[in-house]
Amino acid sequence: MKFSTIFLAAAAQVASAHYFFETNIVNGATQTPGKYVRDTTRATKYNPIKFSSNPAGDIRDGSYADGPDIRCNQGAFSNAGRTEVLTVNAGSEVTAKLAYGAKMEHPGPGLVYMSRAPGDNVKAYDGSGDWFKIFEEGVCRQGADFTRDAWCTWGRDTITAKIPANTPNGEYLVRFEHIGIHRSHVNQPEHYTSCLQVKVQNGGNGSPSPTFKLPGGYKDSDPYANFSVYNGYKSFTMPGPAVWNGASNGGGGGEPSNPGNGGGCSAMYGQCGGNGWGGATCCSSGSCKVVNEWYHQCV
Ligand SMILES: [Cu+2]
Repeated sequence: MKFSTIFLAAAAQVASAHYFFETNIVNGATQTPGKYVRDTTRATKYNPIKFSSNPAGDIRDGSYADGPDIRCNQGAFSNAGRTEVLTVNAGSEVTAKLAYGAKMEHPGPGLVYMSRAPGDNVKAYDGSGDWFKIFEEGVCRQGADFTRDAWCTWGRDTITAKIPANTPNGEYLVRFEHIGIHRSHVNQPEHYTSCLQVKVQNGGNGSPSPTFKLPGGYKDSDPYANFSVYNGYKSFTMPGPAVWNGASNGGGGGEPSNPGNGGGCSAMYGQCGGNGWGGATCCSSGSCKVVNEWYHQCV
């Protein structure tokens, strides 16, 4: 029977790989789901968001990467009022975590964006304003399997980003995203996203840029949506704008951030991990090697 074949294929895919960011971690403690991370109203919460140009049978729960659900996932705004606002110091880290003990086992980038709420009232903000990127991670292990563990996020259940020290005080959405690109070769990237509600304090006077809007900032014609992870390593162009360099004037004088693979990662011979390390865990060139428990270095 045709219908049951489709159903079984979908179930098998779920078992192998889908996931969603359900919660966040504060001082090492996993929070109650939905406390600070907006819950969604999706029929199947772990399903990805795809472009409306994809075959209708591949669209999940009526969510589109070129529609408003790409901001914080389906129905998330309807839960904004009952979601608490986490107070965070600029310069500190925020972490989102997957539900069900799932792991990010699709190849593809991890991305974190922020958008300031009008009137600094994030509980009333739908995410329709400007978004800037604070973190991205792509390939961490270039010599590994490019369809799997070459990607920084492979096998992990969290994405962590530092709120830039120069971020102005105020209320923001922090949008965590993993994009599975295992089907980008047929123009079907899978977007997994959720938003954390934060109030930034002890911040600076930066002017976050460049920015983009959602929907609109991701297009099915973008390089990431037409990329093949098969037949070996190749350079990957990150979706979205460059990571904000933390400057107050939109970039002049700062280190230009790399718009492609490696932006936000540590430079050659820089630190890329170790206990107590709060910086990037990926390398813009070379690869991250464990020197000792406290020091991992890009070599
Ligand atoms: Cu999937």
